[in-house]
Amino acid sequence: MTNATQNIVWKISNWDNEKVNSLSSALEIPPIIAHLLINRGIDTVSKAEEFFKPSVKQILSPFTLKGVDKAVDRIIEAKNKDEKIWVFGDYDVDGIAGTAVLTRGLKRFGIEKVFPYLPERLSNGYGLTPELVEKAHSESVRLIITVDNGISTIPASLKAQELGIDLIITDHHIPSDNLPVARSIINPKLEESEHPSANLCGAGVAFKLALALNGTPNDLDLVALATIADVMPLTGENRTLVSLGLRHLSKYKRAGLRALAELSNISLEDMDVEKISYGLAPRINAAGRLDNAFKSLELLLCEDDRKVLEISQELIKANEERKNLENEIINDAISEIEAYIDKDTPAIVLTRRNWHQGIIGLVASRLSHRYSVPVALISVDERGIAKGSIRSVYGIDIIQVLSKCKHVLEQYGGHKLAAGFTLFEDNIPQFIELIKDIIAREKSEQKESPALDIDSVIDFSQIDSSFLQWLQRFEPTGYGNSPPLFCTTNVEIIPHTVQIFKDFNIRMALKQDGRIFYGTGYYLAERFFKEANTKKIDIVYTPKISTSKIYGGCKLIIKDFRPSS
Ligand SMILES: [Mn+2]
Repeated sequence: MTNATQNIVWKISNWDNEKVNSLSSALEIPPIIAHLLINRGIDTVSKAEEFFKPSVKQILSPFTLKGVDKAVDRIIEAKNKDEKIWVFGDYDVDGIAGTAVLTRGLKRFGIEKVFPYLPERLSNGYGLTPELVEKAHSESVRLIITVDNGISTIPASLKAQELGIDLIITDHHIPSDNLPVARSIINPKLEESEHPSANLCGAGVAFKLALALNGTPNDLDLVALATIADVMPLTGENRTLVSLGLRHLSKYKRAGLRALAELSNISLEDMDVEKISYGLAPRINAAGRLDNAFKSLELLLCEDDRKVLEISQELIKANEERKNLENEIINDAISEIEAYIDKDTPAIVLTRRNWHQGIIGLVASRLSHRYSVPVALISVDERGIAKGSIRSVYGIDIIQVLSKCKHVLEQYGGHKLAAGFTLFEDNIPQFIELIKDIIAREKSEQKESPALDIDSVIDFSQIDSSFLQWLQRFEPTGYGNSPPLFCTTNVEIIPHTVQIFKDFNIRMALKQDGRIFYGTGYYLAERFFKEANTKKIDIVYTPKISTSKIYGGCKLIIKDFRPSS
């Protein structure tokens, strides 16, 4: 199999003169900015004002989520009876940050006996199990509140009922038909899909419960961290939370995050989505992948400057180790794919004994980008239990696909683009055949080929500092709130400036319309050398303000290119 060249259609959005002119004059903004807003469904003055000025007032009352009132009642009861509470989270950034948010929220509410608990990926696995409920029972816990997990934890919920432990589930994973037995279940996925809070991450849900208890919003930096790390859509309430949270982080600099950023050479000034997703989040995740996530939780909760530096050092080391393991697995996977896998395969599924379970999701994600098909990596342990991580591509809802394979699976869960599953080793061949069939069928039924939605065609001369500052106001951008995307044609590549960095990425100086900018293309190096062997190219990109000296104030983040015709 060779690296797929994606045939992505460049779709340039229509310019609606009437709408653009009326919004542009009502808001006194340049027409092109009005056009960008309209493309994002922000077509009225009030929506635009809300978009440009995220504020605490935009955070919806937590009581609009089902179950919050009952959960608050049960927590008040726990406070009055001085009961012991477990906050049971997860080992990824969302689960860790959410656990920190709720633990702090409960303490602020005046509850003393709050104990955060994170499962260990390798020994406990994901989620609350009957064994862990027994452990809680042996420690005289009377109430367990889950964070970022629990919606599918039926056996554990029955065990809790049997042992007289009450359960409050807070989660954001997609519920199946059967729900666990609980005092209260708070899950935005149980609301109407138009609910402004429908896309909260696990920490976002924990935040809502803490807000319901205390009446004032707190720990928004942690909610932002989790929302970005969990790749939730940055629209509606999520965008507000992330925007406020990033600002909060830059201003107040929580001890643990300050230490981690400092040792990682990340400035907490002007925090943005990238600094979280490529800088802080992987390091906070590293502990839970390799060992025990509790270290990262401690980092978020601890206020002792020396202690947080110590933990940060450990996390940075764990992250280096994670990278090495990831590279080992990716090289192993690529050599199998290139040698044995048919280039028209609808999906790639690879199986190994004892691949590190904390790493296979990362590798699946990189491979799905590289080959443009869904990729599953399965690791089988000594007992013949196989755990898989699958990452999908645009247009293939992987949870739907897995639900059609559920008769060969023991467990599965996740989101449209990323999921995990468990099955018995003996069922793997059947699973592989089945999943490839289903994905092939879905692909053949797909009417539209993947497209890049481009906001507008512009010339380099249009990119000035005022334009860049307007674009800045579309931040935080990311999944669900795409950064403004432009196309410029007949761009000259300045020879001798082309540079590969970090193996896969490319940087070069580009000239058009008398102006020169530096462009950066992530994961584009290989394709670039194969396909950009012309003097001029057309590019799709986002211009960004850059404080780095190399870029002279602005850099272009290149998403796609093709030789000019
Ligand atoms: Mn989550």
